[in-house]
Amino acid sequence: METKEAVKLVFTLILCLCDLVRTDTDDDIAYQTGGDDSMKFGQAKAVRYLLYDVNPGEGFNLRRDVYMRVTTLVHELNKEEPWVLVLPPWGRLYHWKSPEFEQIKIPWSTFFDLPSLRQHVPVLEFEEYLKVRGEPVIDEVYYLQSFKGGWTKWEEKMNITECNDRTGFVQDEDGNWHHWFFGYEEVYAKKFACLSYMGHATFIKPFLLKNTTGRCIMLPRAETLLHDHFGDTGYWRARRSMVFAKHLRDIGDEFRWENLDSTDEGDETVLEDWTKMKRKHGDALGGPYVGIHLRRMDYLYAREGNLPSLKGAAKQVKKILKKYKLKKVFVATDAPSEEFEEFQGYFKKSKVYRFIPSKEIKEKYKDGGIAIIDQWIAAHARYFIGSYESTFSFRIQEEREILGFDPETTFNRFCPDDNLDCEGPSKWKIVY
Ligand SMILES: Nc1nc2c(ncn2[C@@H]2O[C@H](COP(=O)(O)OP(=O)(O)OP(=O)(O)O)[C@@H](O)[C@H]2O)c(=O)[nH]1
Ligand SMILES: [Mg+2]
Repeated sequence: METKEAVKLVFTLILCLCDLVRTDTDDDIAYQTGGDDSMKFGQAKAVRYLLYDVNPGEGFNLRRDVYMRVTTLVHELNKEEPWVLVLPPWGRLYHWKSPEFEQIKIPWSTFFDLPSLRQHVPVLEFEEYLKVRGEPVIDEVYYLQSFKGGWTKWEEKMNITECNDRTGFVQDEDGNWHHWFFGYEEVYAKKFACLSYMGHATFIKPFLLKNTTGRCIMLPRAETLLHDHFGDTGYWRARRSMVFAKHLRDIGDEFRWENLDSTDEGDETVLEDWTKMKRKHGDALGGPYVGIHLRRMDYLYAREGNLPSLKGAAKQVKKILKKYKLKKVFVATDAPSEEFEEFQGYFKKSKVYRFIPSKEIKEKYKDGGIAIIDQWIAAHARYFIGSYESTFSFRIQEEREILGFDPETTFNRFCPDDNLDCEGPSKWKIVY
């Protein structure tokens, strides 16, 4: 790409990201994010980019959690100099098995509302980064890993060391490093090292500021970074900024309206700009249905002994239907259709729904988009029941906290058939 064109692109992109203060030549841009006074820059500084990735085995919803941890870091970095978070494209997730189409290089805008993300920290899609950079290069890669031999005492420490395991990064004869890089084969890195790490996300901040100089730094295995403060206002700020893409919310809303007699006005769940939205517990009523997340598939062995049978789950739902005088059930589930039909068959007086996407919707928004639509509909129910220790259920619970539901209707889980008095999930209530 021509330098001039690249400069223009940087300019436009940064303009959407932040309140522009002043631009100098090239990509020396001074700017501020949000309204925090500590983020004003007197002097122009070149923008730096932080890219990350997560262990390939991790699911969609833990990945969303890792994003939040990384944004805490980026938020802190921006107090010193301008950093933009480059969003790792989605793809090749273990659960995304739909065979009809390939699920790689999916941009974040397929799932999330980018302007909302940007009200928390500056973010850029990976492809936008490649355009801005004009060259498919990542300057430095620090592959995060735990300290060899585990640990007996928790302390924050980090050290560049040998790599513990195979990393998937391979060096060519010119010294450049190659990797899967989300399916972008042309991308390469100039420098690679393994970094043994034990600490919170922001513990790496001084290292990035003082020990690295590259324009773009990548941190694979970013799940190694721990939450600085789980459940505090910063956590919820990041979480609130993760507004689902409007096209997915619209599909969910239409389904609610057509099948579940549920509208935002009637249910008192009207969504506002997240930076202004501040509901109290109990403000939201929710649609006249019980929403459940019935995790099956790999969970049947991964959480063996902690899940109910389909019949047992139906029994638990019926109790709630009766208590809340409701007649409809919405099921978010990864269950195959036979299992869903069996579950449905246990209900004689109530109607049981599942969102079944059209071919067009599925192709457009993929398994991740369908999962979000399911989460969105389940989140709007008058009463929710989740599956034991499922991050998919946790994300629904958080959505309900944002909407302002009474926690009694949110923090519930299915119990195994032989222990109907099982302990409920932790109540991670929203704080502003
Ligand atoms: N559409 C849809 N997909 C689901 C549902 N439950 C699980 N899935 C699929 O399975 C994946 C769940 O994986 P994760 O996001 O790791 O959540 P989890 O496996 O429940 O929880 P952890 O393993 O503890 O992280 C989702 O990304 C979906 O692809 C559901 O109710 N609806
Ligand atoms: Mg999982």
